[in-house]
Amino acid sequence: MPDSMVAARTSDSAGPIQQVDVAVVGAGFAGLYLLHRLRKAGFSTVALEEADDVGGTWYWNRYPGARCDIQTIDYSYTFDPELEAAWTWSEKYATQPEILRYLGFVADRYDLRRDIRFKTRVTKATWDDAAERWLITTANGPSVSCRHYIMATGCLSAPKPPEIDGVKDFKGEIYFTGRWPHDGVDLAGKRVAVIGTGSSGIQSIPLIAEQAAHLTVFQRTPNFALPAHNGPAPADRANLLQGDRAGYREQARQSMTGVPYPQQTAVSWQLSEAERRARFEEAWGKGDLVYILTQLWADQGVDVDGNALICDFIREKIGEVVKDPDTAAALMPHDHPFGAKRPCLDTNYYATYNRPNVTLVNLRQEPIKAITTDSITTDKRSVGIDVIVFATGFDAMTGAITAVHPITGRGGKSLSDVWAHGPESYLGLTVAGFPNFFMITGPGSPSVLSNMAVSIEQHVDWVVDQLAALRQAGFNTIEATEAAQAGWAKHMGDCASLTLHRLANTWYTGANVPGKVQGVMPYCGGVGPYRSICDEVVSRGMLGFKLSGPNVAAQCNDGEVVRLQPDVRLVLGMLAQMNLPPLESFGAQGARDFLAQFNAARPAGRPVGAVGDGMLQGAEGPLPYKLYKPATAGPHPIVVYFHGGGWVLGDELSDDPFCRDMCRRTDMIFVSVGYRHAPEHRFPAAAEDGYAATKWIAAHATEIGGTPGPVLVAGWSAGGNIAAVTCQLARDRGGPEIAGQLLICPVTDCTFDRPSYNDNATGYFLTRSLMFWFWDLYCAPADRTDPRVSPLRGRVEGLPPAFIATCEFDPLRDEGVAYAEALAAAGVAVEQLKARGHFHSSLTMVDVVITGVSARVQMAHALRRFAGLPEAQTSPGYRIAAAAS
Ligand code: NA7
Repeated sequence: MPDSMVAARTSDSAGPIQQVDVAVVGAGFAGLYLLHRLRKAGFSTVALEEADDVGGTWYWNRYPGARCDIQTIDYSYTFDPELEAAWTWSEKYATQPEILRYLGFVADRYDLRRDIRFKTRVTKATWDDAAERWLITTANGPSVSCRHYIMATGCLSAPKPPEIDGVKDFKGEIYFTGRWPHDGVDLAGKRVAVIGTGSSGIQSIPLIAEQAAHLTVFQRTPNFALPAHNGPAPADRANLLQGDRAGYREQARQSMTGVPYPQQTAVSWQLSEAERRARFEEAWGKGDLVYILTQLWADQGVDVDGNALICDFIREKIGEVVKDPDTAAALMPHDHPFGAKRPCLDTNYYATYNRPNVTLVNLRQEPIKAITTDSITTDKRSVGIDVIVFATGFDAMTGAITAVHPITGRGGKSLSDVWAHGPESYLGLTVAGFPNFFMITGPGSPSVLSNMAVSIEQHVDWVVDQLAALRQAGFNTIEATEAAQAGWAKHMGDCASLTLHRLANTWYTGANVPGKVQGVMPYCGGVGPYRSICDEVVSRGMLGFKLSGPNVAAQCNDGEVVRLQPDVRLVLGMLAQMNLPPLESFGAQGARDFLAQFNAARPAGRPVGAVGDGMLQGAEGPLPYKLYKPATAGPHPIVVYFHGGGWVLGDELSDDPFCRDMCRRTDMIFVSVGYRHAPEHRFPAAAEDGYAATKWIAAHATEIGGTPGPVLVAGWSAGGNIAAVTCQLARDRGGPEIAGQLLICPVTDCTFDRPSYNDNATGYFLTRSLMFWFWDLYCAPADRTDPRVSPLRGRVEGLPPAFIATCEFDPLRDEGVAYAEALAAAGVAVEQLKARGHFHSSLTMVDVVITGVSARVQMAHALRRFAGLPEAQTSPGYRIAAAAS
């Protein structure tokens, strides 16, 4: 280290202090790129690295068979086209030695080693409020004083202790895959035990089996693994990259996983069994985790039933390879959805169990009781062992930060204490109370759910760009606000509820470490959306950050960056990109045609028992209806349903996926009514049709397969208006008897001055001006206070019990809430659901707005309760909704 860098001493410090602008911990993928970028941006910098060379994860994990499991052409730096041209990977999935060589090559090419202090363990990092700097203490060499402190310690760098009694008594050799000796290990002729069947175990087991006299694998949880089919980089991917390198890389940056695959749109129930099998076989043949995790069907990662289809296929494959049926059965995962836990890529993993020198011990049936001097004992046997290989994983994500060294922020608060209830962060990048502190791919960022190379570059670029901008503006400190951090936690939870990760015991959730607080740690909203959020933080004036500097006014633009549900954000983003003219500018017929086109592009509704058509008697003539029957034996209670569309648009089929979904969830018949529309039929045509249709359906209940007696009514938007009005008319006109009403984002009143009409006037698809247009087409101003269109102005006593759902970002929100409050005040039993982060269409956009599921579960419960049916709910999709809610 140049003497000039040891610039100062402080009075309370025992030795010299190295002064830099930015200190980095770690010289792996992230640390190296940080050094490069920081240096180019003109910051003085140092990286502190415990190892004696660069490489990070790839320095430590040298176990036999260690390879990356993202295709190497994707798992590379992309910041410099010349670097890309200068390096060619030899295989589809590079081995650990090759990746390590690559990182060494990068370090040399950009002359990074001169700013790295190797063999330097950081022992402590403390924020000095007065100096507005971090003081970093190291086990050897001078301490470091820096303005900014960046942890580039990876996600899987703190190995987890084995937590098995007697390890200390064992007299043979012990190795951890995450700390494999550099000179290799000679296993020839030895009796080897491998404990753990995650990626490290699954990659190493086939090679260990080739060397050992005997290998015993101790498996607690079987994992899904698929063949890597390693070899040269597949021509199709390589050609794509060569054909348009910049485009390929950009697509990766905008993708969900950091690998340029498109979003899959076909849902599993749209495909035949043969089509699903063909897709699976193709994916199996590719040997590509990201492909099989994302490209089979759209519901594979969000719905247990869509996911179970893949689990069945993979178990079938395991059964085909492994000859001994008991061993095959023990290797088949049944306790978690595919992808909920990190699946593995293997080379001959399952076939290894056909070798005579390999034994699988199923710890679920015979847990390890103890490790003795020379054996491992389970409930059923004692196995003589010379070598134990622990492939037992890591204290993932948080361990890679808190277990590295104590970090003390503002007011003497330690990061471990702040994270005692789970990692809190803003954007996964920084933590409130820890000024000028950043994490690269920390908990709360896409990190391990993404191609790390892409995520690392995005994080590093964002951090260095912001540090440069702060310096330019004269700010010394940057710190996340509590409000921004709390908002991020909410958004993280919303994203996680979309996935199946919480249904698995996995290191993604901390479940692998006894006593660790559990919760999904990586950001599940996708790489592209995450990037756009980080960019939005900047474009909105460093939203959620406090900035201060000696000669500039402090700045704090506080707030939550994402308040929408993640899938709603995507839908609205797509609509905004389409830059459509206002719907009302199409005219009534044009708007109807547009809606039909729009609906044709959505996922098909799920199968129900039967779907039928018919005609019923409306107020002034016959009306069409669509009937959705459950698959179970009838008769079933009937729900009369009124579609949305502002009394102008839609028909009995336009809410088809919603009717199917609710039919399945409630196990009740849904009859969707094709009531008359404005402007051809103005007020009170729709209202009177709604009432007449309900009357007709109640009178013909048995005929259409329903339970005779009271019916229920439900509707969305203008349909919710018709349902509410129908209940008032039925009360006043002597029936039919209505057992309950479900009103989803209903129109209830003709005034436009409630706050939600202004707060959500534009930007959420249903606009204030579209509502004006609907009202104008349907109802003359003089009629608008009539309770048949403004039920809030009617008498609300004596109405059937109600479930009223409103959405936060809907112009109609407040009038729905007002109706619920009016009903409650009048003694009507009312349940309210205020759907946070949702827009007007959220709850009916089935299989598009997945976060609407828990609302539909609650709505279905309410309908069943109104109908006097038991709570028990067995319909498909329910389990995940329940898990997600
Ligand atoms: P993982 O994926 O966490 O796997 C660890 C394995 O060790 C897993 O099968 C564990 O079973 C098992 N394990 C952990 N503790 C024990 C004890 N006490 N007894 C028996 N078995 C145990 O770590 P890896 O190193 O394989 O992979 C980490 C990531 O690196 C990987 O996902 C890739 O992203 C790269 P469990 O499932 O907890 O029952």
